[in-house]
Amino acid sequence: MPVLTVSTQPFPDQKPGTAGLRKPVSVFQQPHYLENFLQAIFDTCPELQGGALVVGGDGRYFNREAIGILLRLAAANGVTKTVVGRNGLLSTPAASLLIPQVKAKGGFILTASHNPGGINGDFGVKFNIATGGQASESLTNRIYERSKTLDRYLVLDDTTDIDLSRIGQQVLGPMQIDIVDPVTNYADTLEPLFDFAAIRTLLETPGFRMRFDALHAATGPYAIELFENRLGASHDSVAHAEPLPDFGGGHPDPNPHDAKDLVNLFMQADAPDFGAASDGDGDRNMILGRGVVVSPGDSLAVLTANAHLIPGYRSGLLGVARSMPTSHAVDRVARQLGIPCYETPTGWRFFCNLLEAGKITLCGEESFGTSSNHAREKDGLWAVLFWLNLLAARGQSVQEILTDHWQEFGRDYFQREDYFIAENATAQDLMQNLEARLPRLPGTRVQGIQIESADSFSYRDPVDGSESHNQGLRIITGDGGRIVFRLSGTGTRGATLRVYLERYEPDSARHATPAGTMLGSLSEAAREIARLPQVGLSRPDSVT
Ligand code: VG1
Ligand code: CO
Repeated sequence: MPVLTVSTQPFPDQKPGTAGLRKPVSVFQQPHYLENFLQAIFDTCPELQGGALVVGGDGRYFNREAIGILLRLAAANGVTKTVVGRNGLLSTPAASLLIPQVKAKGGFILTASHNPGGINGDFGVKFNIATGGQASESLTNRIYERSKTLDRYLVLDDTTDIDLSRIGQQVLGPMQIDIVDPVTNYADTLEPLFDFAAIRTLLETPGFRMRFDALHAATGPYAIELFENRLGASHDSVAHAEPLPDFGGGHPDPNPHDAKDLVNLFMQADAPDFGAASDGDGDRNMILGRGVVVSPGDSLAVLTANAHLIPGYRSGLLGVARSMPTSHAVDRVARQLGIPCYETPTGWRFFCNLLEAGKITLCGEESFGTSSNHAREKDGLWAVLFWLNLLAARGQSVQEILTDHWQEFGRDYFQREDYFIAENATAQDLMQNLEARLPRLPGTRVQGIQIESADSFSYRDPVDGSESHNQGLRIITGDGGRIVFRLSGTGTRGATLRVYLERYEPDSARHATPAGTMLGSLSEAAREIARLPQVGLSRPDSVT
């Protein structure tokens, strides 16, 4: 086999963040940059030799070129078969499901998820293991260590053009390449989990309208197949369905800040009955009803409380998990159901061990991500189907389901405020100074709010005992509230400080009050505690 060994020099900045390595496209386009990172993975995971790989991405700019490079490296590193989504497309959950289904040793998902796309946007590489789950923190660290000493990579000396648009088998040197339809297998896997007949009846009810916004990212073709082709939704139900390399210039993040148009539509009196949006790579979801956006923590809690109504979950739940900054709403439901509830650091990889060990059935994050043990990734369309099934089974609107839920469990008001900080060093200093002050905070009052305790969140994985530290600073207040501070690990320029605000309200007479009103003084307190105005941060850049 004609393999070239190319000499290279290590890049010092290939440390993956919350979900894979993300950098501006221009960084990935530097000679050897992508090759180095991929080779660090092949060197760290010798099990990939002699096995199959799954490859696909969210369709963003540089996706096709990156797949070309990846295929030649995979062949040179002894991969015998690669399964690729047609046109290089696979949503994150679809790729994750495909990996164990085709018995692959791993998969590469080429995505920077919600980060902007296009030539001036970001690109990213995520490596998932044979279970379909994200690489663990320890594997990620080993890959990073390898990237720092790498001095060569292997590439097949064969420039055969692979036609990514043609379904079927092709070859590249000794490696077989299977181009597969990215949608069918995914839709087939989801369908048996839900009552499609009941959802179809709902969607065909005269006057019922749904709108799914794919934000010109990966989920468009999946949503059309599921909602329009298989479930009979009308042909205008999926908006912005065509995946574009720059996502149409938008920011493919399904939250009230970035999907403002959709939210505005649902605040109108004649809004559709049900709405949803997904992110760049299709693993997140925002659920809307007429006049209401479902907070992600509430969504996880509602799914948990109602899982017995859904065919795939009728036999009960093993347990649930949420990331630490996610609201405590699901904890209350788990307590009532008598099932365990785990609290993990931010990032889906921390759920993977719990899912694999059979400790949890559902899990979710405050960043509009939910999923179950059917996959090892979050799954946006899964959540949308779950909600549709729920609407059908309960015969209620989104608002009615939420109101009933709050009536029973109380309402966990939640909001995330993001502050953009141009200089990384400023952000690091801010967090360090705040951490140093934490021990002095308990017992003090800020903006009239009593502080009970404060700490830095650490996690011990209950499956493999591994420990993760510095996973966010927590402040617990006397009125059933909480403030969490952490720095984003997915951005590529400057830094983003995320401030998570939460407050529990048991009294249903107050459940109609907007979150912003209920959390206003906590937001002020957060700014004062972290001394944000001193570094010019007097207002958040986005509130979701
Ligand atoms: C963000 C979210 C986190 C999510 C991660 C990856 O991370 O907060 O909950 O798991 O994105 O999701 P951070 O470090 O920026 O807060 V995705 O859909 O970008 O793969
Ligand atoms: Co995503």
